[in-house]
Amino acid sequence: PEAPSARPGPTVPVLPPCPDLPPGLVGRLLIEFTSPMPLERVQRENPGVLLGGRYTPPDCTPAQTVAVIIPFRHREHHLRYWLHYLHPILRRQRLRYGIYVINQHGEDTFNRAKLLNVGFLEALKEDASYDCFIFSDVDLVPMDDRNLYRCGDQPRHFAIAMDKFGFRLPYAGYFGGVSGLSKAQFLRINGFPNEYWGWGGEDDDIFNRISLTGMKISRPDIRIGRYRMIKHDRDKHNEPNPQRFTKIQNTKLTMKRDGIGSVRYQVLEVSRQPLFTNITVDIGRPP
Ligand code: UDH
Ligand code: NGS
Repeated sequence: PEAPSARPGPTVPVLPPCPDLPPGLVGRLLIEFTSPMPLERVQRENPGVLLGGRYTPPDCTPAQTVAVIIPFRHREHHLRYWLHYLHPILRRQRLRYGIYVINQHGEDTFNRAKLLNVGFLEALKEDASYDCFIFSDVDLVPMDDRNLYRCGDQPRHFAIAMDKFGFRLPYAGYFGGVSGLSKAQFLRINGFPNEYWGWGGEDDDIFNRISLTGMKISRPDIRIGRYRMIKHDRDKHNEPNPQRFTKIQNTKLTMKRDGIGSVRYQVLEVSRQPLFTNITVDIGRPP
């Protein structure tokens, strides 16, 4: 047998760290949802995105690895716009990222926060290096690429100026739409509640968890945190949850037992699509 060669292997280029302020951002963006958006077009326009919706900047090493988690059921039309707008934005932001669509199986009552918990765990199973988690509704597109999808020393609220609220926060404690927590911040609040079935209140519960653990919400400038929401009617099987008002009064008690430490579900399928990873999951139904 040949003696091991002393020759070094091919040298792996060491890329410099990505700059704090990514060069090449464009600022305010024109966002509209009128022209049809075939998935083939979105794929064609995003050749740098790898299978499963993964991306790594070619020219620098990012400080974080970001998992974008989308709660989902029957919104394929919204997802195509979301992918069309977000992939180029996240690329310009020089993020290393992966897109995870967490698809609730069946027609039982929708549960947004439980799907987000599933996304956290399943993304980490795929890649243990994720250290920042951005939770985004499928119908929200940022209007400014200076709204950087990354984590900081406090939990971040991104969707602070939505068109449907007149580009303002609807109330001071609003934490809905798009938010981001580092892995450590997420674990510190025991993740998100699993017991909000149907519409409303789960985002307020998350806000309570953050406040109760002594953290503060960080937000972008109001001129930068602008969003367009794709207009839609109320979904089937996501009726307003009549228990939500009492539940948000009890976060302090419930957050210890209900959260990432107690989430039960069954993954039915993981499918790596060209622009996202689709995870279909059985999360059960309300008791
Ligand atoms: N979602 C789905 N499928 C559903 C329900 C919710 O994918 O069937 C996801 C999706 O990512 C959505 C998010 O959960 O963006 C939040 O749900 P939502 O969009 O229903 O919440 P929102 O507050 O709308 O935007 C509530 C109904 C408003 C009806 C207004 C009629 N003019
Ligand atoms: C609050 C809900 C939140 C919701 C927010 C905005 O009242 O979950 O309105 O709703 N909290 C409760 O119901 C306790 S929106 O105008 O987007 O439909 O996110």
